[in-house]
Amino acid sequence: MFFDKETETMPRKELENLQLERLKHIAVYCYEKVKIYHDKFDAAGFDPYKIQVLSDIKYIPFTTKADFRDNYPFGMLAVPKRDIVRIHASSGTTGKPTVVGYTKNDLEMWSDCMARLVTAAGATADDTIQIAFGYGLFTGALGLHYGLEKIGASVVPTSSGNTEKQVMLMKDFETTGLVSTPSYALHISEVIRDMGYKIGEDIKLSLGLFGSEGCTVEMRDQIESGLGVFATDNYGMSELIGPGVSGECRERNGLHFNEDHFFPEIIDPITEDVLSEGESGELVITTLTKEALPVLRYRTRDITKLNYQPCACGRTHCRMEKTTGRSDDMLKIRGVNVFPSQIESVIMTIPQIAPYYELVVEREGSADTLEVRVELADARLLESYRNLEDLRANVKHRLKTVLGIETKVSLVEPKSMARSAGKAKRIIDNRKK
Ligand code: DLL
Repeated sequence: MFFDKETETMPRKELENLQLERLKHIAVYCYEKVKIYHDKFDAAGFDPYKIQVLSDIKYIPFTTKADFRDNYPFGMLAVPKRDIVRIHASSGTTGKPTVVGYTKNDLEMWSDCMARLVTAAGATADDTIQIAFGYGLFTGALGLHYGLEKIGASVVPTSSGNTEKQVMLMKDFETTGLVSTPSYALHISEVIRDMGYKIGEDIKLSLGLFGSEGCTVEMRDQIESGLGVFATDNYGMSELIGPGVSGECRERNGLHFNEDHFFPEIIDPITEDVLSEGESGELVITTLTKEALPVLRYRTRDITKLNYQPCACGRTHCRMEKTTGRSDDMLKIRGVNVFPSQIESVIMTIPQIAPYYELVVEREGSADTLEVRVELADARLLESYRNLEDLRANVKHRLKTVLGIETKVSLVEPKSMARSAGKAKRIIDNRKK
């Protein structure tokens, strides 16, 4: 199923011509309308009127989160404030949030992009879809909301939290689709079980539209069996628009970019060179059509690779692999790079362990240590010290095989770890203290 078949299946040559025309326009638009781009281009000696081919994008200077912070709140806008019809902001753990604005046309483009992705995931006008992302400055809830309304689905804006009520409404409204972070989806499935409801009988979910944080295939399997859904992954970020940048179709073999609006590149995060198709590196994205807040070559810090091969679904727009994680989240432990997603893949396949975990990094003397805290799935495991020790040794061994380093494994009681209604915070890095 397609929302905009002509665009989504456009032959690649045609798509690339469209991207080039849009790139030429947006580079000049940024130069003429936004002071920081004007200054950056001049400093780098880049002439936006001279773009000839798509690969000329490599001459455009990068944009980073720091540019948003330095120009807080409205210094990145390319239009007068009176043309802005919506403002969102990312929470930002330290200092000022990142502020983003949208014109009427931007909102229209955003809901079109979302409508494409939710349709690709299998949502239709027959669905009743509960949005359990937090409504507010966060882009997730309203992004999905408008896209789902656009395709005619019945949207239930429950927002995040208040999980028992969430589940009650899910049953009473016969909700068929859930929008949330993967970690909240797991928690909802736990509460459904605790409330004594049966999947398929009391709860009639069939589709999960998840995103906003990483989720390994192993964790997705747990969510799917816990909720009885077909789960798809959706990617995006506030600085670029919010959700709607890329998402999985029913093939689930990568997340299709809305490539006519967002131009992706993969770079080596150290040398900043553009890498070829299939090479893993940092995702850099240029918005090709945004009016209020065009963003050129945004350094996302997310690590992934791109695939331009045709997809069985018929879409021609390229796909990004599920991200391995953010370069900022990569832990360097005694010289070895460790991504939390590697640990998640191991934990999710051990049946005695519940799908919740925390990673604690400490510095002891000059050496770093990594503690992996995992939760027992069943309180009966606490009855035998021997079994617990065997389990701990097993987890430790499997982590060592995958990571190549020793970890300390701590088993904690069932349901003792914090549950998340939004993005889970799993890393506690005490080295920074
Ligand atoms: O999380 C936008 C969004 C909302 C995307 C709802 C999908 C669904 P931010 O809060 O600005 O925006 O966070 C952006 O979250 O750079 C990634 O590191 C991470 N992220 C977002 N989606 C995914 C995903 C929204 N599907 C940051 N897989 C990004 C892995 C994701 N990481």
